[in-house]
Amino acid sequence: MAIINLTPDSFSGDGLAGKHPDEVLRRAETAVRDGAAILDIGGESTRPGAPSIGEAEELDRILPVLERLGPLGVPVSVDTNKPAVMRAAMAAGASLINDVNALRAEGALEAVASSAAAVCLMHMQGDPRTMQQAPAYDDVVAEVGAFLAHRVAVALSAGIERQRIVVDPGFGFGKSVEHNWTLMRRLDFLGRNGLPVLVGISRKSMLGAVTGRSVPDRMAASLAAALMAVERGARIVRVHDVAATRDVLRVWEAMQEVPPRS
Ligand code: HH2
Repeated sequence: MAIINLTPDSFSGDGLAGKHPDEVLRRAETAVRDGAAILDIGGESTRPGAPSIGEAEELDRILPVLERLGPLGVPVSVDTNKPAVMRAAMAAGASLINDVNALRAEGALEAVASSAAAVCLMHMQGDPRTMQQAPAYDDVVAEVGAFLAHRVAVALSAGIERQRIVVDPGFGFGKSVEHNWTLMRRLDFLGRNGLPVLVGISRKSMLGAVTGRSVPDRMAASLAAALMAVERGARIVRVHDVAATRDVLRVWEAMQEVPPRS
């Protein structure tokens, strides 16, 4: 899953806010050529401390791009927690809603339930403005697992079928560095409910903490983390560096007992 941020303030500094939609389209084309199977576009940063923006501004950022991505032939995901943005994005062709808030906003469950789109339910403690101030858990693996199981049950009872649901432990969302690494080590636990697990670790601070490297210099660490996550059962990795991640995963695939047909 390639990250296409249409923001001015994403933590990785790769935001494309203000760029002409054709330039964003070229970035998306490159990601697909490099091996991305899903494009994830987002109009609002969720980095720690990020301010929330309004629906109209978010839609102004994503719709002109979304409308151009259809011909690329890969599923397009929209990273949003706002029901009105979800509805407009799905009407414009998005087939996956990536909600860091796990459909907890009023009307979000209904927006997805009334569509055919898939959804990623992510764990977050608190909200982006305050989540990194004092994250606390008795048992981070059990609590994240229980939260996701609960949100899956809520989604199912709202009419969202199981085969449309993906879960994500939410690396960096209301978690200390140690919480993040504990979750990574036990990622297989989250996959035990049989739902696909998505992980977003690319360039994040948990990698800076162990390598001492700043955001632009975390590619090698990101690749190692993507590989470890897939080894522990992750099915979708959300990344900035598509071509390099694809190579790493090709090598991993070749190492499996029954390599996939190329
Ligand atoms: N991380 C970010 C944004 N969306 N979605 C999912 N499902 N999982 C994640 O880990 C995740 C996510 C944060 O990364 P990024 O989009 O690169 O930065 P920003 O939120 O600052 O735009």
